[in-house]
Amino acid sequence: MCDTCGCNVTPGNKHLLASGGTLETTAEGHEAVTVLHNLLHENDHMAQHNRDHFNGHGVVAINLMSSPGAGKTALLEATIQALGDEFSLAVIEGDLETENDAERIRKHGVRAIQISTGSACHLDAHMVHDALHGLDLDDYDIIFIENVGNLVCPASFDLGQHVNVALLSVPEGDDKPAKYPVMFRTADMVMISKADLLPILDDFKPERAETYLRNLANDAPVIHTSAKSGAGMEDWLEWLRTQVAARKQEHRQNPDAHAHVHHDHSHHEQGQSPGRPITSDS
Ligand SMILES: Nc1nc2c(ncn2[C@@H]2O[C@H](COP(=O)(O)OP(=O)(O)OP(=O)(O)O)[C@@H](O)[C@H]2O)c(=O)[nH]1
Ligand SMILES: [Mg+2]
Repeated sequence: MCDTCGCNVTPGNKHLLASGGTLETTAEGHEAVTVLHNLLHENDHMAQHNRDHFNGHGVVAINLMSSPGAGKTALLEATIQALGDEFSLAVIEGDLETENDAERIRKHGVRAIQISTGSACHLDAHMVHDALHGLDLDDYDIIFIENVGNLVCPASFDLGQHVNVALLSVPEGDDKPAKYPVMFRTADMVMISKADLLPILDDFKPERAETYLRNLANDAPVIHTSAKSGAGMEDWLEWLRTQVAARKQEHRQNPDAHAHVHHDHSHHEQGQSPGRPITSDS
């Protein structure tokens, strides 16, 4: 996680600086955040709150992370098409600017909430919490969270998700798990995306990428997919089915799990929370 660029301070959490954090200006004139433990502690607290809500509705929350352009939105589009009516899903989209990805999802008839992070290079739990105001979790089986394209910072912020999926696209090179260990260590599933390009970019060796991953002591499954050709999509869907079934079973066994959540508000489709103009939905 970067601790000098100020990326820890997001539109969702900057109010916390007023209660303990400070910003200082360096000799170069950059603002450096000097007290961040408060923010991270608050982030973890809010992430657990989000997770309690997901659990309370038996919904699985999946955090998609990758470098910019690795194919997260294309994967979601292909997933929506392949799943058909099997599951009901919604997408929370994180981007610095634009509603482009949310609009791509909405074209498929799926609800998408865009979070514009401004200068922040990652989503945090406060932003996701705000986005949850736009979703009635009773309506969904899966909530996908497409994180900001970035192989560094998103890995350090718990959002309340159940699982992390890290995409590694073939054009990026097979050494990324070695170079970005925090991201790949935190992955519950690694997807080698744009697999249709393997015959062309043949210096990408999937087995080498997997060796780097195993060197991080991560035994997560690795699947190869192409959103373009559809190759490998069935492996991905099968993994999704397993995640949904596990969450539903947990919910059946523990239906009152969310009774412990203290509500100062409800999470259903009520539009924006006041003073937080960071989300929008269809
Ligand atoms: N060949 C090939 N191209 C793909 C595939 N998936 C996505 N792309 C292309 O890769 C580019 C980026 O795809 P996106 O889905 O926008 O990637 P992203 O990870 O959502 O990008 P950001 O949200 O900007 O980080 C687009 O031009 C896609 O058409 C694939 O499976 N094969
Ligand atoms: Mg995208």
